[in-house]
Amino acid sequence: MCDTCGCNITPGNAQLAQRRNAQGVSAVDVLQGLLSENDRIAAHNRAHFEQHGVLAVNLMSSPGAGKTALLEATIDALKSELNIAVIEGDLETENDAERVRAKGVPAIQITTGSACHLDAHMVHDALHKLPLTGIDLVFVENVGNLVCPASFDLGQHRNVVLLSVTEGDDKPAKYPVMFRAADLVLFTKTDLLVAIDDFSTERAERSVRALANPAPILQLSARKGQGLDAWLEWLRTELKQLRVQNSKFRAHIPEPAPLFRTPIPRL
Ligand SMILES: Nc1nc2c(ncn2[C@@H]2O[C@H](COP(=O)(O)OP(=O)(O)OP(=O)(O)O)[C@@H](O)[C@H]2O)c(=O)[nH]1
Ligand SMILES: [Mg+2]
Ligand SMILES: [Zn+2]
Ligand SMILES: [Zn+2]
Ligand SMILES: [Zn+2]
Repeated sequence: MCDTCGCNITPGNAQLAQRRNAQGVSAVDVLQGLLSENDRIAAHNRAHFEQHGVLAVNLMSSPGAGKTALLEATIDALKSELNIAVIEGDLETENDAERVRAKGVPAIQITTGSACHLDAHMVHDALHKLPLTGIDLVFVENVGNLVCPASFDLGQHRNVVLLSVTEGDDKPAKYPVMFRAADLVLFTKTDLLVAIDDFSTERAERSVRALANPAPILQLSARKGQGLDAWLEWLRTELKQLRVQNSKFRAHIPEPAPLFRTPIPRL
């Protein structure tokens, strides 16, 4: 739970959030200001990525669903074909960035402290530390959390949401905002399906479709390499489409103007 996405507003405290101070500002105004400032910075991030022809992919899931393991397997598979960089988000530790660097690709770790999600400002700081020239794909591994990360545009082109088979096939129904935001859903750790007899991929898929999300759903095991080909093909297709679109709409995409912060109402 955090102060910045509205996840701490409940029916019990909503009146407090709407109460205005002497300057006429309420907690809801502050939240809206933060989120619209976030969207402005996200658009700036997207312009950075597009200026360099980079596809940016935001990986979201609950803690431990296999985001970093998928990145490791993806880097192994694509290293000789595409240049990859990674922005890692965690509350604490550089562990995931170190795992990625061990695969020979640049990784910037954002340690969020108490924040349970990444926001566009953190990603902006990180992307300016990356050598974007010559990069094809930037993965952003979000903080493991099925709630708040879905509310923050980071400037990515695509959201990929992982659901591991150990979590239960009812999770899309329980976390609808996250699974509605997915452009691709991955059922991960499928090598464990033999032991987890109550995860039904059909039920999990129905649960995504019940949210009216038509996104493709792939099943894979980063550990065993099963199902990786379809994921790699999805990435190649998305990158190709981004580059075709860029060349169609803008012959030359300029570097975005420097970012200035706009004032946000205060309580
Ligand atoms: N059996 C199996 N285990 C996996 C697979 N992918 C990941 N794991 C294991 O699941 C655990 C968590 O994997 P990570 O890749 O660290 O998960 P994560 O989503 O990056 O975790 P956080 O960054 O902490 O949210 C590790 O013990 C992995 O070895 C898989 O395909 N099969
Ligand atoms: Mg990780
Ligand atoms: Zn939140
Ligand atoms: Zn949060
Ligand atoms: Zn910038």
